[in-house]
Amino acid sequence: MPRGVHRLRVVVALSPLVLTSACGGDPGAPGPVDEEACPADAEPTRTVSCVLDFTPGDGAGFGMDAYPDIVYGPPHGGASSSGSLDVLSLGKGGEIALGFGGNTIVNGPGPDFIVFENPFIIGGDPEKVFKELGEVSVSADGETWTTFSCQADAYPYEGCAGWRPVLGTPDSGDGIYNPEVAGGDVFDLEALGIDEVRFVRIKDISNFGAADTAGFDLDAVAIVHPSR
Ligand SMILES: [Ca+2]
Ligand SMILES: [Ca+2]
Repeated sequence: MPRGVHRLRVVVALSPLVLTSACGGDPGAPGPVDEEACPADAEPTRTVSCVLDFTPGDGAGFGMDAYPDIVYGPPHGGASSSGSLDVLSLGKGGEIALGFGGNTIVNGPGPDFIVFENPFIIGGDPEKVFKELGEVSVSADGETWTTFSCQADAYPYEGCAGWRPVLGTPDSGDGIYNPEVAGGDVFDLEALGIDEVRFVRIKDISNFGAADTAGFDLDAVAIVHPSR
C-alpha cells in the first residue's frame, strides 16, 4: 500500500529502532527462525505464534524491526478505507510459512482460516481496492504444500489473499475468528479436499512497490476452525 503522510510519520518514529538493529546486523535479513520453531507439542494458538520460514523478496524490510512478533496475534484493522501499519512487508515474490503452535486448522463448515493483509477501498467503491495479492498454500507437515487457486486477473480476486479490507482489531476479542465481522481473506480447506493442516504459507504475487514496503504486507492469520 502507499504510505503517504502516515508512512512518513512512522519512519520518523521508528528510526531509533532501525539504527539499533543495524548495529547488530542487516535489518533486512530474516530473523532467527528454524525448523524447530513450530513443534507439535507447543501451546496451541488461534493466531500465528511461530514462523517456519521467511524468505524476503526485493524491497522487503518494513516490519523487520518487530519481526517475528509483528505477524503474531490479532490483526490491526478497523477501517475499509485505510490499511494497518502493523505489518511485515514480504518484498517482491517473498514468502513466509506460519504455524499456530501445536494447533491445526480443520475443515469445518465454510471458511477455516482468515489471512489479514492491509488492502483498502478507494473512493467507497469495493471493486476499487488497493491491493497487493498473495498466493496461499497449506501443509500438514511443512514439506508438502497445496496451493489455493488465486484469480489474480480481475475483481473479485477469489482464492487470493490481500484484497478484502481488515475490520478486526486487538479489541475485537473472538470477533477476529468470525468471517462475518473480521474482514480479511477467507480460505476453506474444502476447496482443496483437505481435512487438516498445520501450516499456512503466503507468497507475494504482486511484485509491486518500492523498498521497504514492497509486496504483500502481512498483518495476521486467524484460525476459524481449530482442532484445539
Ligand atoms: Ca471448511
Ligand atoms: Ca506492500
